[in-house]
Amino acid sequence: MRYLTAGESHGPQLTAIVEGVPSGLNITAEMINKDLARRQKGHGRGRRMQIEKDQVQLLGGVRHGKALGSPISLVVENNDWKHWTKIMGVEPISNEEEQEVKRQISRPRPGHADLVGAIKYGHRDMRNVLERSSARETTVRVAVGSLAKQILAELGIKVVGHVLEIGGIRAENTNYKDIEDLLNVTEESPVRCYDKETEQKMMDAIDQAKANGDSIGGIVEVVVEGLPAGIGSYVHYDRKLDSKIAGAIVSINAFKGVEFGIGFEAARKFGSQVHDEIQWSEDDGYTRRTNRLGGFEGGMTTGMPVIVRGVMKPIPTLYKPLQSVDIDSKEPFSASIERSDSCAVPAASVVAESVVAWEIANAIVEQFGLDRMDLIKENVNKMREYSRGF
Ligand code: EPS
Repeated sequence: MRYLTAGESHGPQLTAIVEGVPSGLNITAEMINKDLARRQKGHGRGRRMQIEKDQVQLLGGVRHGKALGSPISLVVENNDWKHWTKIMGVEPISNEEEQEVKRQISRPRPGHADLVGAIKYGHRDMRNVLERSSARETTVRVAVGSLAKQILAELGIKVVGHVLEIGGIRAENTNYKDIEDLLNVTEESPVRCYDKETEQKMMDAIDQAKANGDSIGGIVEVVVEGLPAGIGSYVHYDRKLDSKIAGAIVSINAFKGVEFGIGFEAARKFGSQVHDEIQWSEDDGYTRRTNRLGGFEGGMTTGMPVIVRGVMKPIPTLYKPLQSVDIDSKEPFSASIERSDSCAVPAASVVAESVVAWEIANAIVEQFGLDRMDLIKENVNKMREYSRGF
């Protein structure tokens, strides 16, 4: 499967074309809208989220609630577009109109794509960069991820993203009973955190950052359960599924790092404290006594839950001024910005869930690539049976 997205943050709409979705997959706008709403929530979001109420339109590739196997077209309109029709208009404009509406942005924010993007594409107005580098684009990635989650759900595989840490405050209790429990509890949390005790401290930290004109980041975790062993491959570098997931996480706006299982902690331990001992039983086949490697060996799923974490830096749009340079006058200035999220880590945990779901669903469709959900299901079940008795 593959997909492309298009659209600017304050343009008319965001669009995705998804190719290769197996026929027979159950798809409804309602199911996608639920995920879009999950991404819009979270303590620390700014005023833009009060303007938007993201709803998908399915404009191709779906008939009577089922995927046809043809490309699927997904559209989410920007409500804010109506305030930006002149500034973000598509048609050419006259010189007089240009003076009226253009309001060139010549002051790059440190940490955003503004300056480097402008140099790369030759834009003197950095709005041409920031409109596309905006995290608004993650809206349609969540819509696409919703399709991927549906493929996985039909194969008995569940994916949940949640928040582990915000502004240095880490969830102490992450002992969820099962993935359903994790989903149910975090779904009710304003910061998508499993630990009720920590939740309030995280919200206080967000409020404090906001009061200081600052922003804060954090760590999100994605858990995937129900996977068969052997998805991905060890035979070639570009078929390792963990590397694809790592790339997908870092592709999310503001993400700077990834770890699986105990992650960077492995550097401080002996091999005997890191590797997961193998066991076998009639009912469960091969399992691991622990899951320190986070569900991957040799770029392939082990059948244990996939545990992947990503770190999000604080959003670079700050009320608190940072030093930068105006590209027209070359004079130093202190940036000052009107509107931003002070923390988007809870929303980013939904985006992380979506991109991980996409990579895993894509690997499964590639591996059992039969174009049809019913045959893929049959083959995944065969693979499960086979590895149990191996
Ligand atoms: C963003 C800036 C803000 C965020 C936006 C990402 O938008 P605006 O410039 O309109 O105030 O709200 O996020 C979204 C719109 C979204 O849907 O997540 C940025 O600069 O990246």
